Amino acid sequence: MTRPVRIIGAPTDYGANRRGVDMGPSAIRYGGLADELAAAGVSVSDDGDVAAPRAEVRDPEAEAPSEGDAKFLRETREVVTALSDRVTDALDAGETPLVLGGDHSVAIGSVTGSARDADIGLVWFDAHGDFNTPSTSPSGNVHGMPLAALLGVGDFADTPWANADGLREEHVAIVGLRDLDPTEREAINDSDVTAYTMSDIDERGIDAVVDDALDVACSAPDGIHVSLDLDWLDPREAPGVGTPVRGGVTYREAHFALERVAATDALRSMEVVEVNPILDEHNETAALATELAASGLGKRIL
Ligand code: 6HN
Ligand code: MN
Ligand code: MN
Ligand code: MN
Repeated sequence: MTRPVRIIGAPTDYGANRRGVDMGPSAIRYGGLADELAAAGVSVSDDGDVAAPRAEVRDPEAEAPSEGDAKFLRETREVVTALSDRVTDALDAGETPLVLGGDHSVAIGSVTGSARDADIGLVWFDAHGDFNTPSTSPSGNVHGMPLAALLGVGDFADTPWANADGLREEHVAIVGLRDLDPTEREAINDSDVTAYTMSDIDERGIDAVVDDALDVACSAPDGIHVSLDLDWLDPREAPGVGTPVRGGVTYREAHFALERVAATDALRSMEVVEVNPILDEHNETAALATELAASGLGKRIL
């Protein structure tokens, strides 16, 4: 990995019901991001954070969604629109954008920005499918919807700011599923997205599953985006997340997966999301996010 990395913070919690994930970018920087990336041998610049007004000063219902409920949809649109431009700017400058969340709704900005004028693949490391829409979501939290939004599923078909131009279901792989709402399960099964559960990892091993997922994403011609939700890991390894689910991947499996990402040489853009410093223990989840980002960007021990 020789391209310089540009860090972009997206300090939002609009998409999540647990306050605190908006402090993620600062905790991740504090957790040693610059040193870890230096160890990966990449040059790094920090583009600061996109503006995200505090949720308390906004009205969650301000923009009535087309159907059903989605909280803070207007705020989400503002942030992801600004973020997508920052991501595109970094790519235009020949750099690799590394987005720090924030809740997972920020992926709408990262991926639309990365998939502008490019056909990209996507690997979504997550306990969850994030495949709800405003009319199917049980919570109304947009962090449970970004993948459906990016693919224009259901109510999102007519939401241009959330649809990623250069992203096709055939080039999307989800890895590590263990908590789906019934409507998400149906929507994923009806889609052309490739989805691997924790049972697939139990049965086949992390290496076979991750390599298959990377094959799916790398079949797109212009590189891949990696979206890493820290709740992909087991909560024993990553306690500082808002929606923990038992039975996730281990510390070593996570590093292995990100090392395989680096080995493809196809990484175009990346994000680490859902770190919640209020729920964390001694910033360990934030530090883990920095380590995994470094592995994805080519850090090697020998
Ligand atoms: N995440 N499926 C649940 C919901 O509220 O829609 C949980 C979403 C978790 C979101 O992984 O970022
Ligand atoms: Mn997620
Ligand atoms: Mn998740
Ligand atoms: Mn689309």
